[in-house]
Amino acid sequence: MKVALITGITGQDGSYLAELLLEKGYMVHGIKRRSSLFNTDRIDHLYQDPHDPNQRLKLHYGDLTDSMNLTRIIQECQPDEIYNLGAMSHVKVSFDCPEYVGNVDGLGTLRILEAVRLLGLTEKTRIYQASTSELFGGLPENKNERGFYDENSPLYPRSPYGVAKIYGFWITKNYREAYNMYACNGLLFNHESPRRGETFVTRKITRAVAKIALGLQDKIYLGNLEAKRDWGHAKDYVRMMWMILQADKAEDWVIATGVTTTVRDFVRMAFSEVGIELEFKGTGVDEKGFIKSIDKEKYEAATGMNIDHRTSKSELRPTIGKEVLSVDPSYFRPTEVDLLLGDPTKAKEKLGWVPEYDLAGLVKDMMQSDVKLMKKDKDMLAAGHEILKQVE
Ligand code: NDP
Ligand code: GDR
Repeated sequence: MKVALITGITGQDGSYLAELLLEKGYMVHGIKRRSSLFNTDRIDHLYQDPHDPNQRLKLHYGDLTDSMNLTRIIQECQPDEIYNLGAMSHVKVSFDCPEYVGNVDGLGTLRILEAVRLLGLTEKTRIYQASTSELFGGLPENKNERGFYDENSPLYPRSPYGVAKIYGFWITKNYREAYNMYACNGLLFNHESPRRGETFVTRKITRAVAKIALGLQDKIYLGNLEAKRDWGHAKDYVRMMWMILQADKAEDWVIATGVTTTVRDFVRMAFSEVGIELEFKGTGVDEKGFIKSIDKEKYEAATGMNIDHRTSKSELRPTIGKEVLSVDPSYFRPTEVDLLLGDPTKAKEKLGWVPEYDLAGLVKDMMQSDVKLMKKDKDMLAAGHEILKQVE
């Protein structure tokens, strides 16, 4: 049985990857952080009783800032594959805790590589490093002649997160060259899902749109609506992580959809899933979004609510002309990555990667999931329970 170790198993990607590897018959070890509350929501459905002799998922307490702990876990597991997905992964937050991000996202990668080397596992263990499109920094002059970022594009990170990840990128490359290790960087562009953290822009939007449609929230505040991202589905991207480690040769790979979309258009698409069309007025910090029209049939099918029979809370229901979006400059970043667009040709041609989701499919998946979740919140409220009011 192949053995894998996943750092960041409690995160979005870690949870999908654990599912995939279990399906493929792996023994999966994961590192989780000790926290004062349970932090395993995303993998609770995979939990296996530690007393079960056939247990194939085992969690270890650990942290990427702790070399001894990482070395001990790797020694215990003797993994064939390590997926280093653990990171403080929020770009905006990285401006608030730059030193911590350098330690976890940068040095954390070194700690994994060095543990494998010191334990004499360089022949046995293959390593996947979660690199990122943030390394390209969105500078127009660094795109290739076709207008995309690819494996040969120059790197120019624009945040403490990006700078920490560039260390992780280069140290992975360096260990591959210096010690002949099978260590690869996946330069993954943004990938989202119903399990995406609530403060990343896509999930923030789909949660808020679901709440607005159900009358649980009035409006959403966002930052830069002009930013463009190449958004794919996390399920497609974790499959790629596995494929990268099965390739004959250790290399670095760009994984992307090849399509870029503004945050504003993502908002439009999310509202449209519940039958609401928006119109935007103003520019920059004065920009606002208003409800232009409501497709009654679509709205009712998506939300299960009848638009004609309003309760006393009807003022919270979507109505034409209502302002549902404002720009809040506090979400702007000191330095922004304006546009990301990746060229996945190498991965498609050499590894045969075929993504299942396009952007429309991704938005649908996220919206359906969040409407379902928010309906539960609505029921809780109706039953007199408290719910979390607002998430940044
Ligand atoms: P998440 O933020 O959802 O998950 C991050 C994981 O890292 C969580 O399990 C978190 O634990 C864990 N973690 C955080 N700090 C530490 C630490 N000090 N020690 C050990 N573990 C830690 O990220 P994603 O799943 O979205 O991303 C996975 C990886 O891929 C990250 O490295 C990210 O930077 C990178 N990436 C992501 C992209 C995306 O669009 N999603 C694109 C390109 C790269 P806890 O649950 O306790 O917080
Ligand atoms: P990003 O993702 O920074 O690309 O990093 P995020 O969803 O946070 O931002 C995408 C773009 O949307 C703009 N934006 C907002 N962002 C947030 N979070 N909240 C807002 O209210 C908001 N309004 C506008 C941002 O300015 C930005 O331009 C993600 C992470 O998963 C990284 O770990 C990963 O490496 C990269 O994707 C690829």
